[in-house]
Amino acid sequence: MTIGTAENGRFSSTKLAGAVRHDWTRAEVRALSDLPFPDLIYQAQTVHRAYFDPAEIQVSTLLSIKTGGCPEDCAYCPQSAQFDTGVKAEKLMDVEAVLSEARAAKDAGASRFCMGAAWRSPKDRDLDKVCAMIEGVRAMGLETCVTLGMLTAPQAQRLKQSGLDYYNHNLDTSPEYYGRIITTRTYQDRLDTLDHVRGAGINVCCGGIVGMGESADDRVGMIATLASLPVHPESVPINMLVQVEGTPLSTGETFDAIEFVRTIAAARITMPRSMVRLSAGREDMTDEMQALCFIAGANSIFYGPKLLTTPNPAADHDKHLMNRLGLRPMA
Ligand code: SAM
Ligand code: DTB
Ligand code: SF4
Repeated sequence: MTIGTAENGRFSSTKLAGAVRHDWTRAEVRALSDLPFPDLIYQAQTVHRAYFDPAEIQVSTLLSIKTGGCPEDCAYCPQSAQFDTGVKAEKLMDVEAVLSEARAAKDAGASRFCMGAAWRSPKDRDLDKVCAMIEGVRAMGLETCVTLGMLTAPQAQRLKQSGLDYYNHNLDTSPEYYGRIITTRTYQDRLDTLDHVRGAGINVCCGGIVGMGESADDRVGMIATLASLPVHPESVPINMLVQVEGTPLSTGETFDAIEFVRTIAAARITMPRSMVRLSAGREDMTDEMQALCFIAGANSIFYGPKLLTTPNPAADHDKHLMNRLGLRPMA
């Protein structure tokens, strides 16, 4: 059988688990996502175990280095200047202040430090400071990731020269639903930035958000788009929408936990070598839901009490959860 199809709803363990494919059709991803839950989880676990130690979780810590006042209109985002969310615009942090946060993250056990800026795209003079942050964080022995908005090819090359390991830039949703969420830049703009990042030899961190009122087909469209990239993103963050008051998406229904887990499993099966990050939204998830996400193949989290502007579970809560589940940080 072809790996990843829904043949009899079963996965044949006699065949190679999760061969890396880049030609996933939406019909195939839909068939996977719709499998009876035990069959879906069995496939996801089988693929996960072929590539990873299922007891290891990659731990990243996130810091907002430039908060609020963003000109873009991403309907989910508390940092857009177009919505009244109470997030006040700040300027780019000083390098030393960022490095002291990075040191604390390392001491707490993070292996990657991710720095986010509420920009449409960085100005070349901002990049000088960001490059100094990257160099300093790397010198501590942490992996580095930044998310700064759209990049030109020369900007991506500059970041690479400073030693950047990962660039985060999400597709966020399906190409069809995208226009309902963001009007100030296109899906193609995002794909172009991803090309520039990949072209510069930087690892790609790219995923999206679930629970924005999209259809099951939109979730399938997002996963199929990611899984059809010529090289899969090394890191795939799956965010559950954090509903922030003042944003246009603040009043939607709470998203179904099982559908969320199905999305994680589809990402795991279609992108077997990638880290799948259980990203924003953990603060609103039960421990049991998170456990299901790990069983479905999520193997990365953000650790520390804050994401960019919204809360994340407290470190001691996460430590306790990892202990209860017998999970340990990836070296
Ligand atoms: N401004 C840059 C950009 O948009 O690429 C970088 C920062 S932006 C906040 C990074 C990502 O965070 C977004 O692409 C989105 O996927 C995620 N995000 C933002 N607000 C969120 C929310 N309320 N819930 C879940 N994810 C969110
Ligand atoms: C990603 O996919 N999720 C992170 C990170 N990449 C930069 C951001 C989540 C932000 C959640 C809303 C906030 O805290 O402002
Ligand atoms: Fe700006 Fe990024 Fe938020 Fe969009 S997601 S409004 S680009 S900070």
